[in-house]
Amino acid sequence: MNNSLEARNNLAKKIKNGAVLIHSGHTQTRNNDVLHPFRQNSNFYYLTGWPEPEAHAVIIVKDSQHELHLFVKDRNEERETWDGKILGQGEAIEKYNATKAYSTYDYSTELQKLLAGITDVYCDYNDIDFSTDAYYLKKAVPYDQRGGQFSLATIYPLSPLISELRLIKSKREIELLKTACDITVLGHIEAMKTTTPKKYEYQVAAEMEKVFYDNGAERLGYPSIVAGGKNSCILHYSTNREVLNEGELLLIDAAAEFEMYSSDVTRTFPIHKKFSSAQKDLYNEVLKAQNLGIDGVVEGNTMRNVHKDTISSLSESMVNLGLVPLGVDDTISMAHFFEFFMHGTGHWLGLDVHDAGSYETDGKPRKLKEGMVTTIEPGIYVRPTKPVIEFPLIERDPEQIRKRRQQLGLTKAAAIEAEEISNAKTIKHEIPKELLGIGVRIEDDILCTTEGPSNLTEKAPKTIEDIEAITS
Ligand SMILES: [Mn+2]
Repeated sequence: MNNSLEARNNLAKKIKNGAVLIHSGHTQTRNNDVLHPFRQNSNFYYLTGWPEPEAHAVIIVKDSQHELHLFVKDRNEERETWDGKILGQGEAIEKYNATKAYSTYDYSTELQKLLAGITDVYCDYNDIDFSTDAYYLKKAVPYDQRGGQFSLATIYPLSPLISELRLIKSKREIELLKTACDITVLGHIEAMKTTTPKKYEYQVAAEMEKVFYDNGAERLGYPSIVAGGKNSCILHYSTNREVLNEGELLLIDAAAEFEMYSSDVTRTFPIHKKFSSAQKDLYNEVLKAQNLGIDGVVEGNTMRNVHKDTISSLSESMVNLGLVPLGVDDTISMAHFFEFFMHGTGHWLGLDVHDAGSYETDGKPRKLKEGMVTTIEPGIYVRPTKPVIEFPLIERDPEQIRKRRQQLGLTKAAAIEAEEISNAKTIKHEIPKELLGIGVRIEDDILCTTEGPSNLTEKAPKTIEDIEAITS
């Protein structure tokens, strides 16, 4: 069964009765008459499989059975001469299992007919086309108003439903993710093989991305981060314009997208031959935390726990490396680790590199289950611009910070946090010189199974020994 049909079956089981309105992405202008390459909206793709822009879908669900009404661009020989093939209503029915297909221009008129008598309507409030829907739904009230103009419909948010579905990957989705991961691994190995001093970051990106495309990737999962030396300390570095220097490390966070599913891999390796002893020390600490994190991807555990364990492990490492002034407990409770590890340990992975799905359910951390896929990506970044750091001596309980942010909103809470920190006493600490400018992140994609964690990207070398076997 194809993915979208299975997804609609699952959605219909949840909704039982009602209508789902969902819209495709739109083409975006890059400059003048040049468009950005189009990529379908992930939720729309998930439920319909339809690859083209300017489309709408109405999924009618009755007693958990569903009908797909697809509104798509009309075929047009003149247009197709310029822009390529348009699939049209014929293919919508034949290849995409639409019950009925219409011209995209008929959406608003047909929508009213399709919704007649339906009381539960599911919409994505964030979608730009929701305003069109809202125009027709504004007379939807969940009680008997006056006369025939008003429907008895109630409007529900669609995204939580789809997010829950997308969180658990089907067999077919896992196959696609595995292919994306395999291709990504090949690209990373190519980068390790071809990186030499004096090359530019973009040249390494080109060698790697060629392997992605050669192996069937349609596009990148996200812009490649190819960060030499100190650039590795910039988390979303992606200009990739600088030259690689002998003796420094290269951090590459890059992945292929295959049939809309993205991998997400980071490797850090020496630009020439071998790690220095300082680089090796720092690298092995991150690797230790990463292996620990991977081991934590088991049913019943939570990503909150995995993150906590990662922080403990990295904090101990920071103490041992001389990066922080106090012991492990204080490094954690005063969040001194945050100076060097300032992001999460992982995120869901699927159609989107930061995939759909909440990390909490009913206010509690979500338990990992078979079929969930997450990244595990600890790092330590020692910024070259901060050879001496003044660490504030103040307890920072993440639970309290989280609660306060929820109560006061981020802006207000952040201002109070900044105030508290600036009022606190500080301790001055000198960072070991040999570590300045080193940034290491190691990232793999982990499928949670009943038998434990399954590392989909384990073939990308990551022990010092395995990496140096390629780079030397
Ligand atoms: Mn990631």
